[in-house]
Amino acid sequence: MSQRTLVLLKPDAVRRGLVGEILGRIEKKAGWTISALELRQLDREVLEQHYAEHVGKPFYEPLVEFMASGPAVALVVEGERVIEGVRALAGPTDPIAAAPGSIRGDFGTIVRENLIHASDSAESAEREIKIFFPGLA
Ligand code: RTP
Ligand code: MG
Repeated sequence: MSQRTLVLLKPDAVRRGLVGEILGRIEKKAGWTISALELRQLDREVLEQHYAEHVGKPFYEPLVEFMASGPAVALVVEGERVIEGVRALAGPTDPIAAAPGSIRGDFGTIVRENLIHASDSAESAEREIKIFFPGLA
């Protein structure tokens, strides 16, 4: 089933020069298409909407601060089972628990600075795409 998902390459990925590497892994998957892409500085307002489910958790404030610490890359990816698929490429939230071969497993060590966000369901994807690309149909 063709789906779409919202992906963020977090500020650590941009700072460390890993954008090309990570985009390449996504781009090479059969039948997936990048349909929107933008480098941008995320502000608090956008991050509060995006991370609404985490408000009040101990990691929320440091997470927002980190996500606003430099430019990020926001993109929409479309294709077959892309929601589950990008999360599989990313690996689990904690990079130390993520297998080598996954993005977080290959490049991450810190839970917060885990390089990539990807929508976790079709509902989240539609909600998040509206936040980052309100002009997209
Ligand atoms: P994401 O939403 O970024 O794709 O990551 P996720 O689903 O794997 O993780 P989630 O539980 O939604 O948490 C969102 C982001 O918050 C940071 N985090 N820090 N204990 C901690 O310090 C902690 N826990 C989560 C990570 O950046 C995580 O991706
Ligand atoms: Mg999440």
